[in-house]
Amino acid sequence: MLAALGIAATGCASNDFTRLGVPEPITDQGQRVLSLWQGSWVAAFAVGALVWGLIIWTIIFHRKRSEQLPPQVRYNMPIEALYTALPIVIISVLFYFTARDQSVLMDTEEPADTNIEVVAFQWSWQFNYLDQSRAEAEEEDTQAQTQFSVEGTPDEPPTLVLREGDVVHFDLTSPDVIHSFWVPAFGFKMDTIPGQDNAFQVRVQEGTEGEYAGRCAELCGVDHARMLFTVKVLPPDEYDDWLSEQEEQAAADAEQQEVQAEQRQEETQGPEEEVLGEPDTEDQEGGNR
Ligand SMILES: [Cu+2]
Repeated sequence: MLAALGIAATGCASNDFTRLGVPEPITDQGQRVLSLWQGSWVAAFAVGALVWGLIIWTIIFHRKRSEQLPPQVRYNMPIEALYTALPIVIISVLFYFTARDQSVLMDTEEPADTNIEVVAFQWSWQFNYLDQSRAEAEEEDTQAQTQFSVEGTPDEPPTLVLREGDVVHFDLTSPDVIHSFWVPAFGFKMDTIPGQDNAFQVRVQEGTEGEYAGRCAELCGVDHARMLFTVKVLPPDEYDDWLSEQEEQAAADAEQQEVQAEQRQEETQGPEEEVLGEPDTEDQEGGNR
């Protein structure tokens, strides 16, 4: 039975039953999380089967046979040692695999195809597509520039668009309280903490075109439940179309802002040549909210 379970849980077929409640992963990292989850369940079932077996064996073969009291002992060294050693072995094995997978999941060394800054705020999301990750920018002593942004509201949740096969680097940030960026299909979530740079990477698998749910997983206030977003995975050609559309839009917006700023300057620069403070504070901090 165990062998059958092992094969079912780790074998090639992936269905709702063998995934034990985990959504079908769409990233390499999510696949790893799923394997860890399944492995832990196989181990748990194995321990469970052994314990149930021993209980049933005791119930059946060690029933009360006479009125005579069985030998009374204060302790049984081998059994006590086993009680101590076995849990340590179980925990060590679980710890080893968890630590191994965690170090892979938290690795952000691989060069990313896309860099996205996730800004979680009360109560929606802004996705800033950056020209480089914050870590790369820091190394080069510059600031990561936002190429374009997708911003949502509680009434109109935003869509995070990704390309099949891409390595995507996420920089997480929040201007107000702690939120948590969760895409169940990544098998992963990470908090967005004001003042702390959190980052992680995924590789989106091939053949995952489609739409997936995303949400905030940290109670962050009254409209927490409305912090939803959609993850849309596009094949490369469709993604590239979308990308150039966004870039054109961003360029047009920037141009318009420049024209407006010029107009404002002309209006305010009357005959007295007033010296004004920063006319536009919106774009400080590289487009962060
Ligand atoms: Cu939130």
